[in-house]
Amino acid sequence: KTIVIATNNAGKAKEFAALFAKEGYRIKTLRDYPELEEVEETGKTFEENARLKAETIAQLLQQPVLADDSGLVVDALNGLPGIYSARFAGERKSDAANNAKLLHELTDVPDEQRTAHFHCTLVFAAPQKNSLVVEADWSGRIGRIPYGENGFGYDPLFFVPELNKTAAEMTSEEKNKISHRAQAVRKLEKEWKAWLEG
Ligand code: ITT
Ligand code: NA
Repeated sequence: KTIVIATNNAGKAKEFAALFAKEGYRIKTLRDYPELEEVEETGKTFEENARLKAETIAQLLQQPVLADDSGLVVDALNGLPGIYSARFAGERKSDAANNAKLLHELTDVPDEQRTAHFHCTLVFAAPQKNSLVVEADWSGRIGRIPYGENGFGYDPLFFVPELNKTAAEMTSEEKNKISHRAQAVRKLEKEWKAWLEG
């Protein structure tokens, strides 16, 4: 059993592989389809971008495809980086560059105003079907120094008070129990059988 996920992000791919392995599925990603051109994320919302990725690739492959559009929503920055999370410091910049820009933008913001959440929208698309959409959030605070080596993206700056550590200090098992992506996958699993068969 295989699920195709329209992502080029290795950090996401690793998490999906673990999350779906529990359900007995292997995953394929866009790395397995080097002939496909990159889908431009021209949407204005997470859902629009997730739809663009899932529906474009499902049409091209003529099979069901899942896509994830996600990002970090920082209250003191009026929701930025949001849908621009992957390209906050510029196109094709590193996670380190994005994290440095985030810290810089928040330099003068006091601790109690550094609230944020990760958001994840998942779209499951299939030829001749209306897409299935689920979403979830994960609340935390933006730190002042990166901590931890695990995860990807903004994880070293995303402090989770309940566990008293950053997402990058969590094991993948810990993060995959509570993250925005894990919560969204759980919602998807409740709905996808009926959707695929309907
Ligand atoms: P694909 O579109 O190919 O899936 P992408 O990285 O471009 O990969 P997005 O457009 O959805 O994906 O941007 C998501 C960005 O949000 C990602 O690059 C990270 O910077 C951030 N992000 C999302 N989930 C995260 C997580 O669990 N931990 C840390 N950062 C995360
Ligand atoms: Na992207």
